[in-house]
Amino acid sequence: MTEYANQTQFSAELENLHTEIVGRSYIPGWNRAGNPPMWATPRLSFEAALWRYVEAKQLLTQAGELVSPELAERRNLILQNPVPGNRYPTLRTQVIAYQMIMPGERARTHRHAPHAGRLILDSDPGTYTVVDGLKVPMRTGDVVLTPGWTWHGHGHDGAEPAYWIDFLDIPLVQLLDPMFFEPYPDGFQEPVAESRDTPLLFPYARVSDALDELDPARSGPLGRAIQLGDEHSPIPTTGLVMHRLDRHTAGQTFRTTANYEYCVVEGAGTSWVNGTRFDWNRGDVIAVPGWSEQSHHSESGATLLAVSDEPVQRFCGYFRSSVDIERGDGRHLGDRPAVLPPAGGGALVSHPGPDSSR
Ligand code: GTQ
Repeated sequence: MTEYANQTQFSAELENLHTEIVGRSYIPGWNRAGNPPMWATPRLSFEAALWRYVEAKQLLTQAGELVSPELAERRNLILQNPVPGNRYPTLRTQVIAYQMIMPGERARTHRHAPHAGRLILDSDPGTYTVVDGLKVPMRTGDVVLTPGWTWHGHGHDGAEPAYWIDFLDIPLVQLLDPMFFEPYPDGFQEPVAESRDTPLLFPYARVSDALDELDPARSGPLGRAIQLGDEHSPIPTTGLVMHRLDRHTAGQTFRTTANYEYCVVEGAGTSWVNGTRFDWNRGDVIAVPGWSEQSHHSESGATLLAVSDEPVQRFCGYFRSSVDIERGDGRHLGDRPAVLPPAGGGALVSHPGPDSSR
């Protein structure tokens, strides 16, 4: 037999073998051209994007007349990443939404496996969340946590519509599959206690005072930074860091593997993400996918809440940061932010935990 005939015979045999392999739910690992399982550096599968609070507020105000939380679970606008083909998330592991509640309304109680929290944008006295029976009054700039599988509903006894930004790890739970959701049997869980001294709440006054006390010389690429809560966060998937860009901050360019949504608590500024410019104002949300080149600037000063999946990436040992790699100028830019401990001794009033009987 000639060499050519041999090869032809082998390739015919190999093709038959491939057919048999594929038919038995295998992929021949040596034949995956065009579909490699790994790549050299992170691919950008979501886009950097900006959502404007003034626009969302106007749309929610219009919806206020037409959509009641009695009918819908929540009156919210989900920030859907504009990348073609995306059906839901803001970034890979997180979803962000603007939510509005009208005076006199109640958004019914439910619980779900995903962890959640909210940043209050505008609320006059009278807005509150009830978490496992604890009524937590919410004020502008506050960050309120609703850990996975805690009952939570929202209410408003004030005079003006209230607005906030929700952040949830729903896309991560969808990826891993342990999704549970349950409506409260009686619609709205009546509070049995009321407190603002709870690990579920980071009052803005407390966060802002802590930022003021930090040494500006130890600023990171987004100015002074304080992490909301310690390593025992009741929403352990979600990184929450409040950043204060002092006036005339021109932040260094950096990148990390984490996915970040920056929520503008105060002030205005500009971010550059992979060469695209985003000018932002109070209440806006800037989504920055992992491994994007980013820098943040403010002439007038600003405060940003960074919501991220950094804790998940650190836990898994995947987290990388150019700030750590490139430090060496003596400014310790790679230092972790200072920690603002949870209030109320860190203990949750009641946390029934997931029902493992199902
Ligand atoms: O307020 O409980 O944007 O359960 C999405 C799911 C808000 C909430 C959202 C939720 C909530």
